[in-house]
Amino acid sequence: MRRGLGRMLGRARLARAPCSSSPRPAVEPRRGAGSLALYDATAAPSVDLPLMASKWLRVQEDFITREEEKALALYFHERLCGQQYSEGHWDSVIVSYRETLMAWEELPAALRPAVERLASLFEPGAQVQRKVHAIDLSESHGRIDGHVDSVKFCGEHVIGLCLLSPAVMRFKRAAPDEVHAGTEERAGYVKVKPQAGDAAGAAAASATDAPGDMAPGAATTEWVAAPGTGAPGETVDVLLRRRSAYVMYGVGRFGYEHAVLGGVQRFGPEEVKVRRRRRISLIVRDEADSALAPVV
Ligand SMILES: O=C(O)CCC(=O)C(=O)O
Repeated sequence: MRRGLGRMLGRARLARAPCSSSPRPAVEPRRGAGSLALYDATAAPSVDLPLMASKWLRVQEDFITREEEKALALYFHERLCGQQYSEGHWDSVIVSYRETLMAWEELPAALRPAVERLASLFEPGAQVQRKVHAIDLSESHGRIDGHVDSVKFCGEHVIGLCLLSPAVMRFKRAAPDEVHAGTEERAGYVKVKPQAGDAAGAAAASATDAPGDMAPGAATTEWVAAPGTGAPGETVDVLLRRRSAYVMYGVGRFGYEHAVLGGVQRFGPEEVKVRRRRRISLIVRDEADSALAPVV
């Protein structure tokens, strides 16, 4: 993410909080009529939703069993229950959360298979970081606002596993100047050299205050969305059910902001009610590409 999650930027506030004995699993929204499937993992790709029509965003439902969910939720509930929910810094993208980062090897042996199975979702050749980042969002007002993950902390993939509550994840196509510098092509933008008089030329001219009738060769280059990647500002909502795993890859990771919404949302054409309760997510990533990491 651009501004980063708390602990990943060393911002976690640790304070003692009382532990209750159970993580209080949420009630699942009823699986509704067919229209919900429009955004499901199993849905046929739609040309109107280019993000879903590719390997850039995949959702796999029932990735873990109920027993695995219960055991993972209980483990992270106990691990996190000594922390208070952090309200987040004023410029933070994450609100009312607690988090922990740990090596897979530190997990109790019985929990490791579920987390290690996430590794099967990486594209071949990925350098998987053998760490799991757990994020616990409070029911009352926990949420993650739109962001693109920092290129300092992860490579081509962001892979998540969803525990305890369904959530609506909102993807918004980032404009070329909003993506991390150096990732424009990975974000699905191609460079064009605008000709005087065409639409891209006019856009480039107004963006740079250059005269509209640019001389050949003097035109500035412009990033435009590659076919099938969606126009800047386009949003796509995805329903993440409990026990589902999702993969953001390539354009889905570099070229779209993602957010985890809080409260009650109306999802899909039938406006199915999705109440975001307390939610724990487990995130795994691959190694950051050092060539992309900004110099600080
Ligand atoms: O909790 C989630 O599933 C999303 C986490 C997230 O936004 C991130 O790791 O960048």
